[in-house]
Amino acid sequence: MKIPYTKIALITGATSGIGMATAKIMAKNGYNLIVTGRRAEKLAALKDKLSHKYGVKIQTLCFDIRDAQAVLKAWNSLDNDWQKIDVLINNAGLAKGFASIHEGKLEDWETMIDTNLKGLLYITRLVTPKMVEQNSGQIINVCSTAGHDVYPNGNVYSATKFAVDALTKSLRLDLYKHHIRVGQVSPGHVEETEFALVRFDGDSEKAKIYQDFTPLKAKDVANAIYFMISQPKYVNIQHILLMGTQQAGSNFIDRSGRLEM
Ligand code: NDP
Ligand code: 8X3
Repeated sequence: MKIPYTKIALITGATSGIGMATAKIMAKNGYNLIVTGRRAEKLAALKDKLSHKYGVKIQTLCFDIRDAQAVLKAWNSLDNDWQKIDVLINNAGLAKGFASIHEGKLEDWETMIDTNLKGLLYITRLVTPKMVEQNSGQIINVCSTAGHDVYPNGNVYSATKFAVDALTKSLRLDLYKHHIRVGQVSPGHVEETEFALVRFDGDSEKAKIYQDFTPLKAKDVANAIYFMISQPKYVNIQHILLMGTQQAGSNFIDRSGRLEM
């Protein structure tokens, strides 16, 4: 599909939560989008909604980011014009399990490492050569407070997010000479996402972790991401660390009740 020139953003993990909220704000601001995830029906609904509401062009790519061949196949399915990405938002990610290191499941650890770390690398490796060729572009990684501080039972999830932090810093060093902007957002707890439900394997009782305090909402993180993107080209915001007012770190949450809005 030939597209009239306007900026293109590729957002991984746009079927829910932070990725979906970011897709909405980007479309509202005129970006054509490539949205990815494993749930085709959610991608199709998002495409339908945003293209009608904002008149932007949207491509959906349905693949499992843990599968390097599937990522490559999806990338190769894009026309050359669509591969000229202006903004890559590495958002797809998850926590699986909440167990002490001596009780953790290998399968959960592998899922987190393969998604949060290797998946991010697979897509970044495909997108960055064209950015280097164009001598422009921007990459935003979705890290976490867990990428800067650890908490009991957070072990492997934290390790993957510490790795994301290291990669953000490394990408910056590798790419600044090519005028590619690199940064990350590190949110604390965020509701209106599927994060807790996924972490606790769909157990909706265990996933009720936001009842006694008010965390961030997905759109708060999307706003921070858009703030980074909407700066003049000579400005690189490398990191935004954000939490709800009642959270002061991974291990410090005022659970005395939700704040009235
Ligand atoms: P959600 O579960 O709502 O969204 C996660 C997204 O990642 C979904 O779109 C999901 O799509 C996608 N995804 C997960 N696994 C895969 C996979 N194997 N292949 C392709 N896509 C995948 O959670 P959030 O919005 O909260 O999470 C987004 C990011 O924010 C993650 O990196 C998370 O670690 C981070 N984060 C979340 C916080 C929170 O408290 N919610 C706080 C700090 C950081 P699908 O299922 O369709 O494949
Ligand atoms: C998600 C926030 O504290 O559950 O990255 O790890 S936390």
